[in-house]
Amino acid sequence: MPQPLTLFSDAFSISPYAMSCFVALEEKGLAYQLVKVGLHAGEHKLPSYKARTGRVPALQHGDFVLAESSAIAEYLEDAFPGPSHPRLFPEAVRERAIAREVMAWIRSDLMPLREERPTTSVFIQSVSRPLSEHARHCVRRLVAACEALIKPGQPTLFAHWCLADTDLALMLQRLASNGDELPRHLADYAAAQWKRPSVARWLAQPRSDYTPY
Ligand SMILES: N[C@@H](CCC(=O)N[C@@H](CS)C(=O)NCC(=O)O)C(=O)O
Repeated sequence: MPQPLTLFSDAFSISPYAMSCFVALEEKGLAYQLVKVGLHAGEHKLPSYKARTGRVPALQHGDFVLAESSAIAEYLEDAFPGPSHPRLFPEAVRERAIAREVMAWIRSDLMPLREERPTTSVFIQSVSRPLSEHARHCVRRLVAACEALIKPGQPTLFAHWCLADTDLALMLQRLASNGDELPRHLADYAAAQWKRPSVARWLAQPRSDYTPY
């Protein structure tokens, strides 16, 4: 009897970290329950919320609870490995290392861009404020890194999709969705990622009752 899986996500589906875990579970083709946690209502601070970090996303597998999106992705890959389950990370060691590099980088850097083009501007309401010089500097670094990895016509970072594609596409969508300038082939890459069924299911999550917090 498989142990039940539950993903604790944010109530309005705007968390980039929850999105990454949602897509990971969808791509693995695993049955799971999605529980929305109302951060605006402080539900993550209740004793009933079991994540040690008190943050979303968190994954529960049986009685095992794990937070931190990258730890969750690695756990899913280890617990439900390829080739019997679709892979989240490339098989080749160096490609896997680059996928982790991309995922770690966009979680820890580019703050001015992330602040001026928040995920609400991608999922809920676009913004038109021009980017600051600090954010434009981030864009130049992001574009340079992407151009080193993604050539025109390339739909994924490597020969096969990996979870870093989803995370990187969201970073690029912070620009594309708000009408900010982006090289054509990077906009195309992000648009192609947005059409993946796993990502489309995330985009289709209800957000109409969004309350800023
Ligand atoms: N490094 C964490 C970041 C998680 C995170 O920042 N979660 C936010 C929502 S996007 C959260 O739970 N905020 C509520 C809080 O910290 O009180 C990850 O990758 O999962």
